[in-house]
Amino acid sequence: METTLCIIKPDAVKNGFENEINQKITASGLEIIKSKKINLSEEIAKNFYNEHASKPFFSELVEFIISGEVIVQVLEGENAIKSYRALMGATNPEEAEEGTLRKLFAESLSRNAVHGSDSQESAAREIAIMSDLF
Ligand code: FUP
Repeated sequence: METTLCIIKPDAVKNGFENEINQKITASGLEIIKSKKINLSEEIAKNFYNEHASKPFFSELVEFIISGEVIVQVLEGENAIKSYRALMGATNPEEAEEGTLRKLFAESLSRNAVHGSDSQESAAREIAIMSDLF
């Protein structure tokens, strides 16, 4: 069994997609073992997105993720990291395959509905950063 960190981002929460997204997550065979609706602090957001600190879109990324409520979740299942990345689809919704969460629910590249850890190292780091929230 593997775990991964999922965030339903402010665009998707504002647009009321929480239940539809979670239905697709569970239908894909993943279990939602932790879930919390919360406003992230700027400090947590900057730490969480630290790997992008030097990118031109970093401040926009941080501002967006703290701009409204998010739902932080831990998902568990066989190959949870890869399996949830496949369900999310490409970072840019214009490039995401039909039926993926980003194709269905994202507004744009920067407002792309969901986050998912991209490796075992990222998953461990991200779950640790969020663990106090649950
Ligand atoms: P992903 O792992 O698919 O979430 O994508 P990345 O780690 O490459 O990017 C993290 C977040 O930065 C994305 F969810 C959206 C945002 N982003 C931008 O806003 N502009 C870009 O050019 C690239 C990414």
